Amino acid sequence: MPELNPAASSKLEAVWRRAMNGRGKPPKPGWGVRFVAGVLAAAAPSPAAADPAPAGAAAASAAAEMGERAALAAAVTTTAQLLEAVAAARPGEAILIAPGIYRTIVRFGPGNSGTADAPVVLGARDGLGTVVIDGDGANITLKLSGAAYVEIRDLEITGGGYHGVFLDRGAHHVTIRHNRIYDNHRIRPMDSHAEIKGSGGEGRPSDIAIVENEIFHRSHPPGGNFQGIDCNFCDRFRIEGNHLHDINSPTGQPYSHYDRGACIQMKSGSTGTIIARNRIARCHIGIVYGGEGLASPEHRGGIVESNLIHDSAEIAIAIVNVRDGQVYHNTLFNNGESIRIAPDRRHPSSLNEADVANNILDHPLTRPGGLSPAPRSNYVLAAARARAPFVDAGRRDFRLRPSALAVIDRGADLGADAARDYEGTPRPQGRARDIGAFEHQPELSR
Ligand SMILES: [Ca+2]
Repeated sequence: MPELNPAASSKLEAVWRRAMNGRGKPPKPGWGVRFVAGVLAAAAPSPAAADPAPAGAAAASAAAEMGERAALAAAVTTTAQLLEAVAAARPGEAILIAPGIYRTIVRFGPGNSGTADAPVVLGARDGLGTVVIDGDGANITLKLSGAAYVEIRDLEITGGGYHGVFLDRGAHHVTIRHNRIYDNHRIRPMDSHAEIKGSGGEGRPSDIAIVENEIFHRSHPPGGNFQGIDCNFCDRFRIEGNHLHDINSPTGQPYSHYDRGACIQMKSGSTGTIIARNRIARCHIGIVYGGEGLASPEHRGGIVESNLIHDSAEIAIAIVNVRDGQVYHNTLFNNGESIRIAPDRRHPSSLNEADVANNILDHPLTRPGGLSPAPRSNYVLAAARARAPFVDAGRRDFRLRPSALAVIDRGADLGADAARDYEGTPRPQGRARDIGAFEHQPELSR
């Protein structure tokens, strides 16, 4: 599996840690660092009512370390300071946002980008749940147009009209990490919406990491063109460790069938997407690999692996006009359909070439005859005993019971592909790979 520029990622971590430890650049003249306790307490929003996001323990401990040293970090406490800081951002800067609700749009472009050695980081000083960026009905809340080497972290991003985060004009090496992104669909009529949208018509976004975010709807927009993450003409996106949920209930079909409430859709000639270790719950469609977009094939290369996809109303995974694809080690439970192999009717010559292996499926594949090579080493849950292999299917805990002998050590050897399970455990444990997203560790169950 290709790695997404780990060197750049470690540089991002270094910039952030340096800022959080108070050894960053001093604030610019005029910037306030007046972290008044009473104001902070009043401004901190309550946690979203939805399912818990990934743990923010690291951010919380970082905040605890701040103390008086906060004055040495570039920090903002007002919307005006935030806009000034973003506009003036230079490579190597970390912009720390004090708790509060900021009603504004945020824009990054070539003029306020980072570099491979010195990225720009924008994030909540006190961690996830303390800072809201509210687009207040503007088309896009956070726009990264031609931006590069920028990391956005620990923010609540909401209130936009069409999109929460938008990447275009060749944006590259952008990381969207550990944010909560929801309800950026205020425009009516709502004919296009994605919480995170990539658009490559004027320069393909590439090498974008979307990791450890919670992406969801608290309310559903009307219509039938809305998604969690949607991309046209995008290269090498890594979508990993996110919790996407409750993007569902379409009321129409203005464009493609697959636009309707997809949690992730990567289409229109996109290439090399990695979709791994996400939990995708209660969407209309979990993942659309390919789609009915603007090109053929709609997706080339990439991998969909080790995801948990459950309670999708229509389909867990749709494979639509894909070449050289891989769908490995996903666990699917209580979806309307498991994996649908869908013809792209606009392109009669289109094919679906994807290796579908080592998945736990809740139903047999739909139209498997349209797929090459033939699917292999998948396990279809029997309806009457669908919960049997799992620790607690009722609580959607899909780790394997020691008694799940139909799937433990029954997976095909996939070489170096999908080398870690949902929790990061190396595959295989025991004699061979396990089917599904979790690798059972025999020594832990004794
Ligand atoms: Ca095993």
